[in-house]
Amino acid sequence: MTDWFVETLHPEFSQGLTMDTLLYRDKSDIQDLVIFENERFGRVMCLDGVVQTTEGDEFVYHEMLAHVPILAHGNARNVLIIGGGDGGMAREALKHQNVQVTMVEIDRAVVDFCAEHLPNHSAGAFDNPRLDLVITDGAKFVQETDKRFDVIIVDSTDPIGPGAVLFTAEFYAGCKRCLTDGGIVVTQNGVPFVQPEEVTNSFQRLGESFADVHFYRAAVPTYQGGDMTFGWATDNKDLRHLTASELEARYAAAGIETRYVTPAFHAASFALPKTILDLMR
Ligand code: AG3
Repeated sequence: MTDWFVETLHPEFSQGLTMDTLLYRDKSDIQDLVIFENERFGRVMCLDGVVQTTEGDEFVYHEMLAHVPILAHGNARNVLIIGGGDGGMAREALKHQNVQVTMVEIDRAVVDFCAEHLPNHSAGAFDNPRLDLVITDGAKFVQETDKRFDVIIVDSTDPIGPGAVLFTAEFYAGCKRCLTDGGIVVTQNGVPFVQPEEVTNSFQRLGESFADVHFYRAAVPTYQGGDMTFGWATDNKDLRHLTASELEARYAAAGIETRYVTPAFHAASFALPKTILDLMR
């Protein structure tokens, strides 16, 4: 008998993954964390019934949220990651040799657990001297830190439970507070075909702090329902209009290896279908 993990993110729509081998389960009052092996996607990590990341497709998500803002910025030195306990985002950001990364994760257990059970995600990032790992509440951190960042990457869960605060106008104002002039904030913004209100909410709430709010997109197979959107907020309107040839020069100069994003895809990812544009209101 094959056991199936059936996602419970949406009441009316779901995806299932076979749990070929169950590697770990921690079902406490606070959370239900499970990690299993699936033939197609490799190791799959789920939190409270929602797929968070898989070995098979994590690179799409992590590359899009790390390289697009860092290379669009052009001179990023200090990058802040909010969340990202699995270390995949730190791994990608640290590919930029001039960048120092501060990663603020609320739960040390998630970091330890992922370092052990999802080692390919962090791939050594937690030992990199350019990473400063801070265990605290990200919403509090952005209100209090003295540091300033050129790029802030919000690598969050969906806006349910503890992650919900990372989708508020107050949190975005905190990000603005610790961002350098012309800096960029990017966010995990859900799959708009099945989570349409997330685009509208983020558009309004980011708009309270930033002059230019937009989205870019990519399809991440295990975040089901079509293209995922990433939130984009900055005061510099030019940064999402860089040409593919300008980006080509930047990608080449950065000397990074990617599996998903290319300069042309980076530029094109800001072109949105009408369904998403209509939600930006
Ligand atoms: N953050 C989890 C995003 C989950 C989105 N799921 C969805 N909307 N179907 C990813 C953590 C990886 N570092």
